[in-house]
Amino acid sequence: MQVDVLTIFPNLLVSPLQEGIIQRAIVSGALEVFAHNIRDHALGKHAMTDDRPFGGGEGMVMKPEPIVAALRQVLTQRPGAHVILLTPQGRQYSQKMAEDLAKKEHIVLLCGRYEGVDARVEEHIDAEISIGDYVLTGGELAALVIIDSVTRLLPGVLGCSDSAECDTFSRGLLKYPQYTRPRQFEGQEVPELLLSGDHKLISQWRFVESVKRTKARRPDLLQGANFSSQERKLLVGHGVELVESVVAGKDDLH
Ligand code: 6GU
Repeated sequence: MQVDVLTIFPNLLVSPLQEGIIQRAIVSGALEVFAHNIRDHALGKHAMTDDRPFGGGEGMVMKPEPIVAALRQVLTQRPGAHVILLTPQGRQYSQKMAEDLAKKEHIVLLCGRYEGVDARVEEHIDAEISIGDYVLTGGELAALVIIDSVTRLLPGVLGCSDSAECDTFSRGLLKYPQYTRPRQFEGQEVPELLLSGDHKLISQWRFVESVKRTKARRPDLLQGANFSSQERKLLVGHGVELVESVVAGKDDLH
């Protein structure tokens, strides 16, 4: 996948892409990231990329000409690329959106500064995304969040091919508790069952723990959950109660 990032602070992207799984994905060729400095497309002696808002008010607004010029240049190399503006006014990012983006060949991430981008840029944009209900100084960290979440979904990037699939959120549940060595740490034991080697029992335990955790911490996520009758039996057997609208799975409808 090729990701072009348009920003006035390209250096912000450097070190997060040089570590861990993202770096490995770049080395393996699964991911390519190109940072483009919007200022390189700005005109005049001062190469201004922002200006005061018409109508008055606080802050500065990003000028349309350098952004559209930068976008046009990128799009000549990547015709048909999906262009995303990162802005707190955008649609809230989710794992589902990461999964959809991971299927695309090229994406372009345009980083807005928080005061805003001239509205006439909108016709060059396919989607506007926000990463949550808080305000960042600019879209660069949001672009990195998108790159990170999408990269781990690209084929061959994670060692274990199904570890992305059984992830937190992939089926709307939080992850079960995990343990590694030592077996005893400051008086706390690893649950016996995890040492049993019984993979069926272990995966059932993990499922039940996932549901318990989700119920306690993020009950909102259970609204969309869909459990099989076998899973429901397992939950009932472990004393996990769910409200009827949640318990009713697809196979109850006919
Ligand atoms: Cl994409 N940009 C800014 N500036 N703030 C944000 C955001 C994006 N998402 C959440 N807050």
